[in-house]
Amino acid sequence: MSDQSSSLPRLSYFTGRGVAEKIRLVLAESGTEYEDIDLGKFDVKAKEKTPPFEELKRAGKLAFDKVPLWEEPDGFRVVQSLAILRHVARTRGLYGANPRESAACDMIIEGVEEVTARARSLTSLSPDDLSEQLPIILGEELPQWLGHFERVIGNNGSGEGFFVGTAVSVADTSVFGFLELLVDNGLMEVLENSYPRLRSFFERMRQRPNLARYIASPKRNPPVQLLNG
Ligand SMILES: N[C@@H](CCC(=O)N[C@@H](CS)C(=O)NCC(=O)O)C(=O)O
Repeated sequence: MSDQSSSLPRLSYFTGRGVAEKIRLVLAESGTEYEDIDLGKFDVKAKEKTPPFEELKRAGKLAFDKVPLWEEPDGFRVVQSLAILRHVARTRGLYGANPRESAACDMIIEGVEEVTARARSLTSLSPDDLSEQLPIILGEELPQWLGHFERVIGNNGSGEGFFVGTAVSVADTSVFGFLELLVDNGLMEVLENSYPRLRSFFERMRQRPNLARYIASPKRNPPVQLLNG
C-alpha cells in the first residue's frame, strides 16, 4: 500500500460493506473520487488480523486500533464510521443547510444505526436465539422503525422529497442504505406493503445518477446476508 503519495482520499476497511457502507454511499452521492482500500477478509477469531490492517496499526494510524479509516492527502486521519460519515457529509454539503438541519440529519443517522444494529444482530445469533428473536425483530421492531421513517419523511414538506430540508443529505443516503439492506434480503416484501413513501423514496434515491453508478459498479461488495448467511 502506498503511503502519503496518493492525491486522493482513502477509505480503508476489511472486505465487505459492513460499517463502511454508509460512508461509501454518501461518498458516491457526493461524487467524491477516493481510493477504497480493501484490507482483506476480517476474521473475528484471529488474534492477528490481515497484514495490511496490522501494518496500519503498527504505523500508529488507527486511534482505536479499528477501521474504517479515512485519510486525506495532507495526512489528516479520522476513524469511527459515524465520525467519518459526518466529516464527509459536512465537507461535501450533505449535512443540512443549517445547524438545525444538521441536528435532524444526526437524528436520522442515529435511528438508522440503531435499527441496523438490530437487523444485523440476526447474523450472529445461535439457532435457538434466532428462533426467539426473529419474530421480534422482523415482526415488531423493523415494522415499527419503517413506520417511524415513513412518518418522518411524510412530515417534511410534501413527503415526496427528502428526509431533511429541501435537498439531498446524509440522512437520505443513510435511510437508503438501511432500506437497501432490507430489499437485498427480501424483507421489504415480507414486511407488508404499507410504506408507500419509503418505497417511492427508495426508487427516487436509486435513480440518482451518482448513486445509480455506484450501485451498478461491479467493484461494489456483495450485500450483507441477514439470514442463512
Ligand atoms: N464503532 C466502530 C466499530 C469499528 C469496528 O469494530 N471495526 C472492526 C471491523 S468491523 C475492526 O476494525 N476490528 C479490528 C479488530 O478486531 O482487531 C465504527 O463504527 O467504526
